[in-house]
Amino acid sequence: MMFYDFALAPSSQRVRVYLAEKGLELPTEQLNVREGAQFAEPYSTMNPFHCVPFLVLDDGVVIAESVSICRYLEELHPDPPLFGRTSAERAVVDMWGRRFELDGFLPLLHALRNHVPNFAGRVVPGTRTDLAQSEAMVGRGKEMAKVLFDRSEPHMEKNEFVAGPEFTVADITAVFTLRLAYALEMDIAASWPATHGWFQKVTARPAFQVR
Ligand SMILES: N[C@@H](CCC(=O)N[C@@H](CS)C(=O)NCC(=O)O)C(=O)O
Repeated sequence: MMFYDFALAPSSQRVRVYLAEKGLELPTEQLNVREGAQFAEPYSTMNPFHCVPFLVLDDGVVIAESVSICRYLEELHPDPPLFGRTSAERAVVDMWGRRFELDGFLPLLHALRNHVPNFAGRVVPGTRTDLAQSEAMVGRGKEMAKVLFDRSEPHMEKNEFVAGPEFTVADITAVFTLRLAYALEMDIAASWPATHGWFQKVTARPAFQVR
């Protein structure tokens, strides 16, 4: 098994936080996606979506997508459970993970990639295109995330973690969503204090000190 990683890539960091929470280590190779290593062979053929992270199993099966990698590892190493124990818990963890991923992480990711000059010419992850950066996507992405944060704040006031009383993979997804929001200078502390408090608490965990 080989884990293809880039230390500075948030999507890879999501998996590394999961590994740290589980106490797992994987053989790892660094691909510098800032320098285009994902477009060179053999990596381009391994993952034609040209992104990290991805995991190559001993039989050659390739698993990309940060949460899919974690889900695979969870089946091999169920303890401590980070995807829930019962059917209902697993569904609730999945629900909150999808809410943060789809309604927060993705709009904010596109806001960031349409905003930061370094992403000019590569607004869609894993591509080199001539799509121009769009300032409209920056504002719309933040507006969409605001809808999510307005909806989730009352839940965060009542719950210790995103999916309830225990830390789960949904917290990892939500932390990386919030990191995008802070990077885009959304005033989380003022507008969503319970969410801000949860973020401070969760990111103090040792697993989040991984870089
Ligand atoms: N949805 C994917 C996103 C992967 C992704 O966007 N990876 C970025 C780094 S954070 C990447 O490799 N980008 C390379 C590029 O844009 O060329 C996941 O969660 O794994």
